[in-house]
Amino acid sequence: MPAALITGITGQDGLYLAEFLIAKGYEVHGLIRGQDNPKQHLVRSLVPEVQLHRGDLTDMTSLVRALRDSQPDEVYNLGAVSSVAYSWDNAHLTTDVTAVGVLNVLEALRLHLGDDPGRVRFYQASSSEIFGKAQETPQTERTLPWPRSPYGVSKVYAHYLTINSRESYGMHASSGILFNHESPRRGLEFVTRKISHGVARIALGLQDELVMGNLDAHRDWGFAGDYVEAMWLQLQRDEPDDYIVATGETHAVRDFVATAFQHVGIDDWERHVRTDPRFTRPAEVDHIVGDASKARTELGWKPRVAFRELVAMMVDADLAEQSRQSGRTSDLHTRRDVKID
Ligand code: NDP
Ligand code: GDR
Repeated sequence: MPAALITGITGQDGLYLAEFLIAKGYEVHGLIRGQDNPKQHLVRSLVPEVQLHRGDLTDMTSLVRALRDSQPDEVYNLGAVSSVAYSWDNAHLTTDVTAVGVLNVLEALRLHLGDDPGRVRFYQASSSEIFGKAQETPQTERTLPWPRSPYGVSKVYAHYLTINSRESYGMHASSGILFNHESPRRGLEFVTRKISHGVARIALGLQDELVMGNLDAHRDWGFAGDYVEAMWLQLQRDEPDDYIVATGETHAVRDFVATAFQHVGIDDWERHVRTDPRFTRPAEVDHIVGDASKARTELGWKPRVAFRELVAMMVDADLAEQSRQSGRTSDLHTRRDVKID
């Protein structure tokens, strides 16, 4: 039975990846931080098979210990301070976790591996935020980075450190350059979940308006469940390499808002939406879209959930949850085909 260690087990991707690997017959270990992390209960209820190990990406000794205790064949480094918006006000913390944390994992792993550096396969969750003000569209594995936030800068460091580990030490280290991927498990601090949650509450009469930042930014949004499969496929390759993971379609935040409202039967959505500079950023990533042809050809990966299905899945999950919590139901909710240009 192969064993995997996942950092970021309590996050959106960590949970989907743990479920995916357990279904494949893996023994799954997860790194959990803090003295009494409340999210351990979520992990234990959703994926009770996972063995948790205390540790923190900023504490290299804890990583050495987690590797020793879990003896993994594969390590998936998903842990990070992952909110771009938060990273401007918390640049040091972001750098410590999202950049130097990756150095800590790679160094701990290098010590663990001794003179057999390719024995354990390492995956780094790299990000389309490395492209930022991209100079070409769509972005490929060869597009040069131009990050626009402390988070993006940290991910550039981590990305090249991962490449450097295989080139310098012969480690089996790969990066997946992940474009935005979402799900009902997405944190409320991210735009898609903020929208699905807000729209569900408006449909149920629990809230009147949605206060947003920049509605014109474009993102290439996929479903997180599809993206964890690409992570695993990458580590099944004998040669480590980096892959773009994306849908190849881009939509404005405004399209996501309109589609979500239309899904609950509200066409005049502008009436419920206000923008506030509080939610705009010091520097924006205006438009990104990934070219995942290398992943399609070499890994046989393709996304399964399309944009409209993703929006519907998220809104429906929030409707169910809000309805359960409040006891209210929506008479507006009428499914229909929504056309987005
Ligand atoms: P989440 O924000 O949902 O999860 C982040 C995880 O990192 C949590 O489990 C969190 O633990 C953990 N973490 C935070 N700080 C530390 C620390 N100091 N030590 C150990 N663990 C820590 O992110 P996602 O699941 O969405 O993303 C997974 C990875 O993929 C991240 O690296 C992210 O940057 C990257 N990525 C994500 C994309 C997306 O669209 N989702 C796209 C591109 C890249 P805790 O619960 O204790 O806070
Ligand atoms: P992003 O995701 O920064 O792309 O990072 P986020 O959902 O936070 O923002 C996407 C776009 O929406 C615009 N926006 C708003 N964003 C938030 N959070 N809240 C708002 O109210 C709002 N209004 C408009 C933003 O300006 C932005 O343009 C995500 C994270 O998961 C990273 O970890 C990951 O690396 C990248 O995706 C790829």
